[in-house]
Amino acid sequence: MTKPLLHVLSGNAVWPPPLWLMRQAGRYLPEYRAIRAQAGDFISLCTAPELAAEATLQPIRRYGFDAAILFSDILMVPWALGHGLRFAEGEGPVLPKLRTVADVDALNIDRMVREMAPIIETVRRVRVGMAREGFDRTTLIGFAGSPFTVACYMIEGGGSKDFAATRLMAYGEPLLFQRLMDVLVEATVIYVSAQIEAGAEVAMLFDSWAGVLSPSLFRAHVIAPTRRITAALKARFPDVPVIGFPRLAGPMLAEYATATGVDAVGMDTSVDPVRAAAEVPAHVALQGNLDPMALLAGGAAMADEVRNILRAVRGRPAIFNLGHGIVPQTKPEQVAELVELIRAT
Ligand code: 1CP
Repeated sequence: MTKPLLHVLSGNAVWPPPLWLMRQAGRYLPEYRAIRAQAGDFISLCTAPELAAEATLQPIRRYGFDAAILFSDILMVPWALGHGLRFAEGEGPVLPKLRTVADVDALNIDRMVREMAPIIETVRRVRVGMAREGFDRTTLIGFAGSPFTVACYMIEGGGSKDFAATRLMAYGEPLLFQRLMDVLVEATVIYVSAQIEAGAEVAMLFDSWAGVLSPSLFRAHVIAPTRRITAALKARFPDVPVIGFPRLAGPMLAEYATATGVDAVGMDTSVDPVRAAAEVPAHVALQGNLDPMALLAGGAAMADEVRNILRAVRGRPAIFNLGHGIVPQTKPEQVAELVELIRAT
């Protein structure tokens, strides 16, 4: 049996579409909150293979999703490169602000390879756990942040509304910015390759802040590095599909889908799936894009949105997902309701 998600990613339409949810492991699940408390802080959880593997498997046990996604974070790459990272309780990530060539040259890929070892061990344990628990139809997704989005957090020192310092550096100090992007492209290829060698069956690249860029910078710092990473991964692992998620790319989505070589594109909440189905080449699968707030609202409002998405993607390779991560206020029963709705289609 070909797993449904892999069947879609090799260009086939499957009905109902395979289903998983961004941030399907996380604080909305009481069993996640329990192991999060056991680990102490978030980075300790990401670097404890036994607990991180457990967090990865928890939502599969509950909902039988078609994909498990490695429990880790996009910011573990700057952390492993030695840039520094902490999660301030209730505030989100805090990193040093990268500003100089010396800051870029201090990033250490050998160090990353050492530090990422527990995350790679998590991948191995997830595959063992999936076999042990009989999750035969579930596909394991490995992931990384895309270089641009990771650079955003490194330059701003955390989250931001508009990533102004990052955009200013891209325009004002293009050589410095490109030097950082080159390190992140190399690091991403090494990191994702290690995940694939350990058992990840699909690679996903999260470019959560792609939408803050002008079209020319989007081509230079979203499309070009994604194409480099995808080409490098395909040269080594021709059968491993790549999903790209250029969040808020707007009118650049179709160009991204065409030019990067990805096998699927994630549609964020703002994308009209009818338009994406018309504009994205038919061999590229569409993934998405229920608003996490529609899931939280539930009932008829959610059902209407689900119906619209399903109608738009019917007949082409598609994966049902949210348009962004599930919010912690979501009740586990609401996720069960969504799963029922899709599976009953
Ligand atoms: O308190 C906690 O328990 C930590 C909350 C949490 C979780 C559960 C964070 C902090 N990261 C994660 C896991 C995570 N992050 C996964 C794993 C598996 C899954 O999806 O189930 C993945 C794929 C990510 C990816 C991630 N991290 C992205 C890209 C996707 C997106 O949401 O846009 C981004 C931007 C991050 C950064 C991040 N990690 C965590 C926080 C609070 C943030 C900052 C978000 C922001 O800037 O507002």
